[in-house]
Amino acid sequence: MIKSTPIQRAGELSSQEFVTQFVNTNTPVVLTKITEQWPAREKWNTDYFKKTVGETVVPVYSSKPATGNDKQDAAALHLSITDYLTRLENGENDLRMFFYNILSGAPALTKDFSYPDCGLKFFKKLPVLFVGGKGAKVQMHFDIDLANILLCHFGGKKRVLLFSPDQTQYMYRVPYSFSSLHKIDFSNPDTNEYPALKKLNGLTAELEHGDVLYIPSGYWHYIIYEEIGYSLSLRAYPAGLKHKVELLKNVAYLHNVESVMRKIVGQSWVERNERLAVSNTHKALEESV
Ligand SMILES: O=C(O)CCC(=O)C(=O)O
Repeated sequence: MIKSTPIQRAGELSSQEFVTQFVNTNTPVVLTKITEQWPAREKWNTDYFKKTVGETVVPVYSSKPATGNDKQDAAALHLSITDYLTRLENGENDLRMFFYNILSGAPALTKDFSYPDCGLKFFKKLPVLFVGGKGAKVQMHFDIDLANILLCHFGGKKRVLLFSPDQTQYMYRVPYSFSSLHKIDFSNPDTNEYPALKKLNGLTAELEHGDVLYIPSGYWHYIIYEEIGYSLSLRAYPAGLKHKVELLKNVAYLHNVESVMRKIVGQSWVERNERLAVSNTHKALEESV
């Protein structure tokens, strides 16, 4: 088992309290009050999405890792939102809507929320929606843009496991990617095969309808949907040169090298990086004792 403790929950907080207690200390928290007045809290369910934006065609993603020369972030299918949600209602448990920009793609939904005045400077061009069905899993990863995130959740419960960025050396990170080794099942990890996982200290949350999870910049996250759920992610970028340099490295260097090498070298590049994920992590483990 991986060690973990529950993330604290907070009700009414001033923006100053939120910034001092959570943003400045990079501490995740579940905020229970933010969405209280949002129309989304009342409206966001499958019927409402079908009625308001059902005809919009969206990319949906499978959890199967890309192999060979396939693009890592290619959509599995394009479906109308109505067809997609009907599949979820019929038990589809893999396909997810991922990082879908509702401002450009489904603007009718933007009147259902407002940016909270909580001390974060939101990037308002990127309100993104994530949707999954009962049993859907989001692979352990951190976000390439290193945003501070408010993950505003509606619908059925979902479980989240987080790890702080200072534990990256034990995460079996695949080089040139922002993910852990795909083979590791973080719901039931094999700590004999992957002993560095025993070094980790995680944080868990069970998000219910209306909860908002604050995920600080660079935190690793793994998610399981227990029922059909919809999460709106509002993103704020940390100020300062360090963030800009890291962001540039992730987007302009790591992501591009990965895309080009997959195209040129294919599966042996993928397998090389998977081997390195294990050997790099086990080296860090040896050095830690
Ligand atoms: O909730 C989800 O489905 C995924 C959220 C996520 O990965 C993110 O906000 O980066």
